[in-house]
Amino acid sequence: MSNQAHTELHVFDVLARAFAQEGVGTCFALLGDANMNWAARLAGHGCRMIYVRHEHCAVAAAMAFARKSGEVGVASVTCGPGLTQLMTALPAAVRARLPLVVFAGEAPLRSGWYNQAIDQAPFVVATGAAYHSLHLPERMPIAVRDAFLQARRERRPVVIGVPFDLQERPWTGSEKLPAPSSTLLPRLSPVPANPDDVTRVAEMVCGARRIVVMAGMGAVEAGAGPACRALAERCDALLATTLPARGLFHDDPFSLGIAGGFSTDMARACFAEADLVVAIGCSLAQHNSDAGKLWPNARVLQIDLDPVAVSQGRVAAEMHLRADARLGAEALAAALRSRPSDWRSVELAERLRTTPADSMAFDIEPGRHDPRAVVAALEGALPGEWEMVNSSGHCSYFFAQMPSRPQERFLTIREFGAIGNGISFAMGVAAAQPDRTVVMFDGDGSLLMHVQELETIRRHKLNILIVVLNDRAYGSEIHKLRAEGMAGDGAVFEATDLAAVARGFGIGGETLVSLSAIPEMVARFAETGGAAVWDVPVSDRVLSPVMRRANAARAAAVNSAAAGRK
Ligand SMILES: Cc1ncc(C[n+]2csc(CCOP(=O)(O)OP(=O)(O)O)c2C)c(N)n1
Ligand SMILES: [Mg+2]
Repeated sequence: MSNQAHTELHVFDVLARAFAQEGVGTCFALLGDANMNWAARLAGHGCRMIYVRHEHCAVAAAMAFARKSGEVGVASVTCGPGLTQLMTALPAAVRARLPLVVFAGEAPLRSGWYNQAIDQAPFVVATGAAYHSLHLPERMPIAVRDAFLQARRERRPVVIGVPFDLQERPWTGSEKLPAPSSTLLPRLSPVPANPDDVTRVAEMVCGARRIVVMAGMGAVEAGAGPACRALAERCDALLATTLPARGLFHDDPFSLGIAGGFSTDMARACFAEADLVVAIGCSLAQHNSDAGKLWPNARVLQIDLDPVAVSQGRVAAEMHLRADARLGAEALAAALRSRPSDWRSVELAERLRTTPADSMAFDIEPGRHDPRAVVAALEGALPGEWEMVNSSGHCSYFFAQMPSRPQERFLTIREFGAIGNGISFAMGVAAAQPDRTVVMFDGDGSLLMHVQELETIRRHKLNILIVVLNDRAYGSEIHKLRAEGMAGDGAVFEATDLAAVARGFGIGGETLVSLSAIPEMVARFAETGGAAVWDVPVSDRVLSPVMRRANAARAAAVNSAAAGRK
């Protein structure tokens, strides 16, 4: 910095420089008094600013950006009402263990009263994110660097709050900024397994008859896919993944696909036979094991950097091997005797390849589609290199059934179970992969919750195709209400013409009349690029297997309560 420039610098200039020096190339923001000077300066450093229409969406997009890029996701909101909009996104980011830094303003310190003032720290801390109030200008550059270090190390969001009157002060601190966090990051090698532990667990694996090797995001991050396949081959095991890691074994003939509520009929049948699940780099969440019902006869060996006994309130694993996912899988495979194929067979591979995920028949009303047929048509027509984003709702089960799609082209973030994130996640992926087309799958209710972001997509020229399974309802809710004999009030809506809504925002919009049009529509979109919403009218009579099982369990509980009263 020259002396001349120095005298003109403000605190926000230096704060923006500190972010630029951290290598921040993309920031999702919505402006207000408390962050606009900072954002304008950051843009001046060449950072791509994606200005969204709701603060929640800034953080949600940064989450997908972080997951997809492996970098720290960055977002910015103004003080008070800007920050309080983050109360759904931050817990989701905390639970998904995503490193984020959020630059938030704070109310000015000089005023005795300020309209937007609120004690911000308790809000943020309640979500599980970290909050740092920066009130000493000369220390702010170091505090920014430390926020990036903390976000990476703890894998969670860190929110920085800076009163905007402090930001506007002339900079009087040192001209030299601290070295960026990347220069300080410990260079750590993957953690190998302790050989004694390997010997112990290998014995137990050798004693099992039917093994499933199941991989989660820890395996994805460790590049453990090939090691998991080799381990499974060595012990005659089948393969599966968690929902976020789906596609890691998409081209393996012995892959069961997703383990959990979204499992196919075949996967459920095979898991029921298993007497051992080797869970590699996954946290064994409730959904992953379908609350323990997926493998009723199996013990669980967890290979993870941070193994647990109890996960989400359930004893999740009886045996543990602490190791990096890849090194742990490799060490275990090396310690096992190779065994003859007993479970793996040509016939089983054929059945896995050809058995439909769910073959239940439904009586579908004319003019509406079976969501399973829609997804099968999309699976056949969508180019393999497009990035896929699966959102939420009842429809997400159907959209998860695309067995030919590899993990590296797939994103779903389901922690905290919020709807309304599809467009934001698609924006985050589009920002992380600017040369690719993103196809996002959503429900009508979820899309409408943050439909304003269609404007953001158009303005920033993001290449995003949105496919909506439109049942004119909160499907998850009506299916439960109906099962309990209640009307669908509050969960069933009038038909909204989502294609017209999309066109109103200035992007493409089409209603899908015939499934046979899909290949041609895909080809046209691939040629033109841009953004569009395809509104697919689907029947609300098709219940996913997850919903059918949940309803059956609910009915059984109601019946046994009624029997108890008699
Ligand atoms: C933020 C938030 N609000 C409410 C819910 C409850 N909820 C779960 S699924 C769902 C319905 C979603 O409807 P839609 O996106 O149309 O998908 P569908 O279930 O119809 O396939 C609702 C309201 C939630 N999970 N998150
Ligand atoms: Mg719906």
